[in-house]
Amino acid sequence: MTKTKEHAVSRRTFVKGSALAGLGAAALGTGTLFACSPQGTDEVSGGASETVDEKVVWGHCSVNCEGRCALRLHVTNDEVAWVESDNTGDDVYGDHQIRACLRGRSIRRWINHPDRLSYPMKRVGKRGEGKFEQISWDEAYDLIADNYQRILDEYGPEAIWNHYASGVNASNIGSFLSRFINMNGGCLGRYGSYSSAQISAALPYLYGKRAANSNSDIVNAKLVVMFGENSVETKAGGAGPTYHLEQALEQGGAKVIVIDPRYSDTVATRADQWIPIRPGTDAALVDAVAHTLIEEDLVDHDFLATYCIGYDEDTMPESAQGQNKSYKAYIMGQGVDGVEKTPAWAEGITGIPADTIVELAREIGTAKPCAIYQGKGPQRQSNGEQTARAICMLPVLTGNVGINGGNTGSDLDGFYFSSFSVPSDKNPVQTSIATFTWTDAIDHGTEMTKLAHGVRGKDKLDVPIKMIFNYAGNTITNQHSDINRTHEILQDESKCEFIVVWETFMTDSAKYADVLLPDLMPVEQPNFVSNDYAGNMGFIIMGEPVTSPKFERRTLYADLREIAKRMGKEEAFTEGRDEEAWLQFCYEEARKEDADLPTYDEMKEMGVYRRKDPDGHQVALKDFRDDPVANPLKTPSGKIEIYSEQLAEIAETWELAKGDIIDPLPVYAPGVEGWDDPLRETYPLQMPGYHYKARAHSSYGCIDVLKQANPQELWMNPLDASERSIKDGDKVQVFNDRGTVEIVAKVTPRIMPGVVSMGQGAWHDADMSGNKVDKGGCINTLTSPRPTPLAKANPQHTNLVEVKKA
Ligand SMILES: Nc1nc2c(c(=O)[nH]1)N[C@H]1C(S)=C(S)[C@@H](COP(=O)(O)OP(=O)(O)OC[C@H]3O[C@@H](n4cnc5c(=O)[nH]c(N)nc54)[C@H](O)[C@@H]3O)O[C@H]1N2
Ligand SMILES: Nc1nc2c(c(=O)[nH]1)N[C@H]1C(S)=C(S)[C@@H](COP(=O)(O)OP(=O)(O)OC[C@H]3O[C@@H](n4cnc5c(=O)[nH]c(N)nc54)[C@H](O)[C@@H]3O)O[C@H]1N2
Ligand SMILES: [Mo]
Repeated sequence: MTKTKEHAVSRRTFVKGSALAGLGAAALGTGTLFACSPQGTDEVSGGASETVDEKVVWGHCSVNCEGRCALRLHVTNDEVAWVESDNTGDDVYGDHQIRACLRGRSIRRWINHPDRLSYPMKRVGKRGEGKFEQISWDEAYDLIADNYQRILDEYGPEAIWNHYASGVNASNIGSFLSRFINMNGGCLGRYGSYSSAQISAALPYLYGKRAANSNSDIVNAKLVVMFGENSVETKAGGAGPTYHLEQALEQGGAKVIVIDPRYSDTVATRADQWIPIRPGTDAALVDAVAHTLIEEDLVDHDFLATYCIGYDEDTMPESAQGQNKSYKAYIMGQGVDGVEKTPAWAEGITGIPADTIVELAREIGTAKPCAIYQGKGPQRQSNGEQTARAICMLPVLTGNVGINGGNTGSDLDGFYFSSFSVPSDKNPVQTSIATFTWTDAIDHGTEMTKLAHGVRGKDKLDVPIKMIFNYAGNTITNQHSDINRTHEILQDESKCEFIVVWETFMTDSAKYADVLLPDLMPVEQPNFVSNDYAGNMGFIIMGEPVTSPKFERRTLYADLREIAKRMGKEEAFTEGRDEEAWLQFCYEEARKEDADLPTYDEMKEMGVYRRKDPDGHQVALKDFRDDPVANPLKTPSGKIEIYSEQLAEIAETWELAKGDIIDPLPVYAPGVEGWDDPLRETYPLQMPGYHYKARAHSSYGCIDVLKQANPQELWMNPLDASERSIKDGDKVQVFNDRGTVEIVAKVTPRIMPGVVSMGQGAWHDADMSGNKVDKGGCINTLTSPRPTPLAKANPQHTNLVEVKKA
């Protein structure tokens, strides 16, 4: 892999040979001096010809965009000189290159960024102030070991929190942290994610699990209907769903309809029709489509009778018979609410003309097969679980479940063939809380109960969270709802007593660390994508450290080893292995299960290994569809439960806050802070966010070229703008009771009236001891911290705001 190339003398070589060399490698190592070199040459004029070593090293972009793309990093004299992406494979569909998008391709700017953290530090100002002092590694490790042991002794392991963090999601380096924590008695568990907790919580009641056809199977569809699915922007990497969608549409020719409040990039590039919808009202649209399907006899009666319970009175479970509680009764106006879910009814809620709804229903009812997908946008709403289940009703009603070219209505999935990870052992602590509720567990943990707050494993929490380990995540503030609220909670150091953060930048979350450790990026250590998917092709990427460690940056593993040593557990933690040995060990374990995998050495040489789905395409619930008796679902009845007795019981027994709705049927639930909330008199505009191509969440958020190409803006319809005398490009303030964001307005018909939106993940930038006005455009200054009813998860797309000229 190492090749030698003739070069003009590089500036690096020049500097090395000059008096400056005395500064040592660490001081020179940032590479920012050389950051603009396209080919790694950075010639000094008149330079003599000299031989330099250029290596090409495999690596990958590890952030959580669901892309996981391969990179080939060209390294000269221990500096990344330039970066290209995958150039292997036949580049035919199914064996195609895992090419990176502009984010991955700008990784050199990220690695070499002048603001990168380089030294261990301890906080000297208040939390959130960003004042830190450099300390020695020994002092950092001592501080962590002492505080960790003290908190364990005083409060027990349930007071420890391993924070949700997805910054190195593609590599499972973070498993070392779980291993370390589990070895020390474990921590308060967490369930659900920020990504798709509502879908994950809701779909098992309907289908026994969450499952979808691989999106490559769209090649077999006649019609594709996508609710808030924006994969063109959110899964842009070369092997990702965008590419599969593109190929499937090109080869299959299906019509595509996208339902989204925004004219997203997916609408712009892939859709035949855009149906703008009021945020949080998808279930009402589904209801009215169902009404037309029933009225015009476009439902699949055989499918409903054979595979489902709860559609009509004939298949109602005993406990609910004879009470007009069936789905059909609900839709046709004989249900408990007595409202007929006509297209005219839905027009008033969704903002979609009744005629368009009828047309949509006819198309869905007659296209065979029809693939219906949801993105994760609609479920990230205050009524998200009901919406997630409701969308699935359209494939259920039309019998499009379990067949090629159809889908369950769930979000995009793909083919996985193998998985390997560092053994982290089991968390000995049985108690867990929903991921999103961690601030409550700090603030008033002992008030949190099973029935009111979703505590699992115990009726109530015995101790609040007292210590946070946060490895590669920005969900302490930037990515979690209501930053100003979290700030207040974390200010009180008697509540959460100690916070350790591993970062590469001084992010907003990092400012809350008590000890802040400068990490090496995955490409700077033995790295791998252990298993990833895209449509019907899975892949593994195996990489090597691109350069030696710069400044005082170290790996997570090296840090944990030192902390374990101080706690008398080094040997138990390492089992005598270093990072590379662990990687090899894990890979060999996976090979025992899958003999077709290349050897470890071959894998390192190849960099990328692909495998096509031997079944062609994954078809969710195919076994059940083929033989429902032999292959029942994991629901109590073994069938698709349109009416769920389990949810009926939860609705009866859980203590729900006012406005929270859990229903045995997938009914439309307005949600709190939705379009019809009385709060709209004060804050009239709905503000969902979206995942933006400029960044993966907040990752890459500091890269100048990406920021210039994709500015942070507030999308606003011309009607709303003119009412407020706002012009395109004006600086505006977006505000509600939770905070104020200053941002530039983009006045555009790409967003429907009554709705404004900004990309999530911009870097929060406010004077937290002053007016707290966020000049960075971070949507979480404004988002709601109120958990959704069933999953107790993030409703981060449900927010009411007002906008005025700044
Ligand atoms: N570039 C980039 N890619 C990413 C990420 C990133 O940050 N940047 N993040 C990755 C991660 S971790 C995840 S979980 C996924 C997230 O993927 P998604 O959750 O699917 O992405 P979102 O952009 O939040 O939502 C998708 C679309 O839903 C729309 N939407 C919002 N509310 C509603 C609604 O009520 N109804 C309907 N019909 N549409 C609605 C939004 O306008 C948006 O266009 O993306 C992944 N990919
Ligand atoms: N309002 C709103 N909020 C949201 C969402 C939304 O749609 N709307 N989406 C939610 C979703 S789906 C998700 S998944 C979360 C994601 O939230 P996070 O998991 O916090 O994702 P990032 O913002 O990418 O933060 C990753 C952090 O890891 C750091 N990092 C990157 N590489 C390394 C490394 O090698 N080592 C270390 N130590 N650190 C590294 C980055 O600097 C960054 O600060 O956000 C959620 N927040
Ligand atoms: Mo996510």
